[in-house]
Amino acid sequence: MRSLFTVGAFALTLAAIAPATAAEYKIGDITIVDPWARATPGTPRNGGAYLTIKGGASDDQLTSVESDVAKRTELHGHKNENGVMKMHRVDGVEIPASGMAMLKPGGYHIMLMKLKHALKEGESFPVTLHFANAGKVTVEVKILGVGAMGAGKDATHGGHGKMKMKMKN
Ligand SMILES: [Cu+2]
Repeated sequence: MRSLFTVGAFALTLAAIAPATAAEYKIGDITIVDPWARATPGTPRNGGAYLTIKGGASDDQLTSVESDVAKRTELHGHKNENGVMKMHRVDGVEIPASGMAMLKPGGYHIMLMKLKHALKEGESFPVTLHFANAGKVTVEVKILGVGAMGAGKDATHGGHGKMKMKMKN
């Protein structure tokens, strides 16, 4: 009995360590892992969504994104201009063969411009990703906590441009 109990306790420990948000989507030989967004407090203007893309046998490119939660959904990147990180629209994100592209706070991200409603922690929404070669796939974006930072001083981007952010609360 004792050994059974030990095994059970170990399994519970593993379950507690595993990320609660693990999700995978496939299109062709491309894999999309753990799409997530940050909850937007108060009256939201913009939001950001993030995910990891694992490349397939050949190079591909994420060329556009669509969602119903925002008036416009764009691909953005960040650039350091004299020590200030600024975001800007990009035409695509390269997905290297057998490599990885990470869309994350402070880097490439899916920009949700003019949100139609607040993003509430615990809910989710679909985003469609278009790849140059692999085609398109719709993924479910999980809404996580607001994170350590409050609403933004950057009025044009509504608190979404903060550089440091933890994936989990
Ligand atoms: Cu942006």
